Amino acid sequence: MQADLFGITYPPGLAVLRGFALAEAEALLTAVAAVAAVAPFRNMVTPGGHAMSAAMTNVGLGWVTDRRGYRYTAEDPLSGLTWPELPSVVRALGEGAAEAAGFAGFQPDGCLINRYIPGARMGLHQDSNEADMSAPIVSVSLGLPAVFLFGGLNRSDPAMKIPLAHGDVVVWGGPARLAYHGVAPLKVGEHPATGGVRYNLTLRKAL
Ligand code: MD3
Ligand code: FE
Repeated sequence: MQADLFGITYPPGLAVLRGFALAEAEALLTAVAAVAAVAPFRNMVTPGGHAMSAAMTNVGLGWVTDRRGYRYTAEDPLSGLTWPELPSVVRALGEGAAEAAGFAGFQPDGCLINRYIPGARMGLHQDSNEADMSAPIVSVSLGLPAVFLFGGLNRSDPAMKIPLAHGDVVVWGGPARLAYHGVAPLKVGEHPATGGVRYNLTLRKAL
């Protein structure tokens, strides 16, 4: 384990690639806008009946939640249309980041796109709806900074706080793959690339 510039030591299975997506950020945001024109951001409802504070859309296989539960779908339930294709700029970035983190051969089949406005958050949860837990998840942060909460394999384990800024990419795999994680409420701010919001792209191998 190695401390980074913030003095943070990361647990095994977690690689923080600061600024890895900076050169592609504008292209990624253009791709997100094109996706949202076809499959708009929406606040999905949890099985418990609460609207999520982060708005979501997808490309490729899409993660959805409603009163019936969490699952991956080929179609956007709002339109009945297939989710838009995984944009090549998103796929290339995800594959490159996975390789840089030691997961060569990562083949994502979908990407969940989250949009946070000030106050939006994500409670501690595990990503466990994917079929193959040997594949990592690659996350790309764009726009306003956020505090990411990274816990352990039990919900009650203490969570470390990791600041994530525009262009940062995090790869989670191996022993970190089923760790509890979340996002602290987004603070008000203004970012030159996104205005008052944060986007997070999570590339996944769902099947
Ligand atoms: C750690 N999104 O969409 S990405 C999610 O910033 C999600 O929008 C957050 O958690 C966001 O499910 C955080 C970072 C992330 C993604 C997947 C993980 C961290 C993870 C899977 C296992 C462990
Ligand atoms: Fe998650």
